[in-house]
Amino acid sequence: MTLKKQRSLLNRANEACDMLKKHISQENVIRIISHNDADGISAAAVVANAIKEEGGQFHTSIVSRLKTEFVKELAKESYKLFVFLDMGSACLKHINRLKADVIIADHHQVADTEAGENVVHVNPHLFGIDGSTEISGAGSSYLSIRDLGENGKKHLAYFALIGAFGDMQGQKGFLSVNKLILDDGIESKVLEIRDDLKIVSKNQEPLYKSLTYTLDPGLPGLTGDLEGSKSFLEKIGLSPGIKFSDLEGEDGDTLKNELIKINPAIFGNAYIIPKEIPQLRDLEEYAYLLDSCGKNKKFGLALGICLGEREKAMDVAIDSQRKYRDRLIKGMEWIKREGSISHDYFQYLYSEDNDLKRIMGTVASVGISIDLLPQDKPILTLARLHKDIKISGRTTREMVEKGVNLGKALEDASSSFGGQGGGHDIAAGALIPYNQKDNFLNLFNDIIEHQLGK
Ligand SMILES: [Mn+2]
Repeated sequence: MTLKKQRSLLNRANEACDMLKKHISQENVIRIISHNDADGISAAAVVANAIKEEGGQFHTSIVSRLKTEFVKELAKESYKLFVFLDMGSACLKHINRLKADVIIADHHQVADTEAGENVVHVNPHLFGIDGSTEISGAGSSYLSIRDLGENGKKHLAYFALIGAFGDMQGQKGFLSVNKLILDDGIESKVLEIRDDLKIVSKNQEPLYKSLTYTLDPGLPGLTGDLEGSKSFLEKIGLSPGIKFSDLEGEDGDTLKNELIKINPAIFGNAYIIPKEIPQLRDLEEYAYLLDSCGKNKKFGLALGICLGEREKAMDVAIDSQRKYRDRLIKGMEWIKREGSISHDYFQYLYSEDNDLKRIMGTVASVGISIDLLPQDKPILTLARLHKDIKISGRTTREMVEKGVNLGKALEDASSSFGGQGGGHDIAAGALIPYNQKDNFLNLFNDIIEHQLGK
């Protein structure tokens, strides 16, 4: 059954591949539209790299949401093939009206609308595969270019898994279609699995910062806590200022053993791209770098790095990542100080501060993982943008198993008050008018109560 589902998805992706082939051979410039997070950027990267290798041309836009007006603007452009990545499935009604060929490679929940004759719709949910755990947007995109060119594109498989990490799908190992993609990467020798300590920036930051910046797996007492990390290292007899890569003798093992006591998940499978420079060699770290570029709106830079730019581009990206991480630390201090606001069946964070608004989502998930915030209630972050509030919601796999579906809850609650929303069961988003905030929160509470069967 599982294999049959995967085959159906692969067949659909092959249709997309044929469509892409046709337009590359006709020398059409291909219009790519993708999402602004690490998954969306990886999705654009895998397709752009594939087109580039085949000698084709593309023009890319990275956007935060696919707005109806934007699709209407696209209709005025004269491209013959539009490719929507990590988005589009919820917008079929409008995309169907484009007078050109269209590929949608997405993994979000799908709307009821059927794809038009000009549209190839690649989405795991159409085939009974779960887009929140089994494949990312970059994964759907990768499958759509997998057979392109004389020898196929399995050597680009790693981008699909960077996207999966970006969407929190790889942290406990890869399942289902993600596993198939991992096997492609290993088979084509671009990927290796190694057992390793999963702390970040081992070659570029002093150890106490590596620990502070390590968000996943979270290290209670160390993650987001510069002082906590320094005193931990001093206590176990290591110099906080040394880089991990410069540790000698048994010091590496001492650190490993002490960190495992705090969180055993800190030692485990790392997915390595051997041919890459040290800063990009670990898939998860590659995803973090793209994520921080995205959060700083440096989409061109992120895509440039994925297309092979190094040196100066890397310096700029790493510098902006450092600033982003320092903002995260401030955010962690904020929730440590103030906690979340609690409703009966969920909790939320609210801010009008520009710095906090951009990092709230991450701070919320990390806060839950290291027990700064309670785990037994889904969390929403509310960021005020003039007349609207941008909401993102996260919860745990355990809560999903109890019945919580955030995508559905945010869609229903926001549409009742003139907003819109949707996404995955475990992570989703919405936009609502500011003046409906309290009504929205009350209804959302009722919906979660209902989903939990209370
Ligand atoms: Mn995605």
